[in-house]
Amino acid sequence: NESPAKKFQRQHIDPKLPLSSTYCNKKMEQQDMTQGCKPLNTFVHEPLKKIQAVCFQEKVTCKDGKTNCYRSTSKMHTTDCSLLDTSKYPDCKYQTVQKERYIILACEGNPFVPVHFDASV
Ligand code: DGP
Ligand code: DGP
Ligand code: DGP
Repeated sequence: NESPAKKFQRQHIDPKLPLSSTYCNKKMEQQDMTQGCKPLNTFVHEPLKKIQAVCFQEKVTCKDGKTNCYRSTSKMHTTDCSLLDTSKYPDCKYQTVQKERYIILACEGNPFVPVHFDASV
């Protein structure tokens, strides 16, 4: 069974920068997020270690009020994948938008690692 840490890696980490506007259509499928057409998902294009290090950066409150969220101290390369209104299930179609943003992650466990993507700012 997939651990929360591995699930986070599958859903949110891709060290390579996208080269095309159809990135999200392909990547959301490859990473197994199109069973229900996940409506919004962010990929972070940075090395695993750099993303894991965010758990030891600036502590912030999560959107759900929990206190285990952390904001990166540097901007990171990200891609927002948002489901298009015109997408017809099960054929999930996404808009691909690259951004450089600070990321906010929820971290848990020992080792203390990312388990949830909360937001980017
Ligand atoms: P908006 O882009 O304004 O619809 O805001 C969407 C919210 O969802 C925003 O607070 C950021 C958050 N968000 C972005 N990417 C992800 C993700 O991959 N997972 C989750 N759970 N929330 C995300
Ligand atoms: P999920 O991806 O929903 O299966 O959750 C994975 C882990 O992330 C689980 O331990 C619960 C945690 N998690 C999920 N959503 C949130 C959230 O909005 N805030 C916080 N702090 N943790 C969350
Ligand atoms: P994350 O994006 O890291 O919060 O993990 C996604 C988890 O939340 C996973 O268990 C699936 C579920 N999920 C699917 N779609 C959405 C969504 O649009 N928003 C949120 N917050 N969670 C979603």
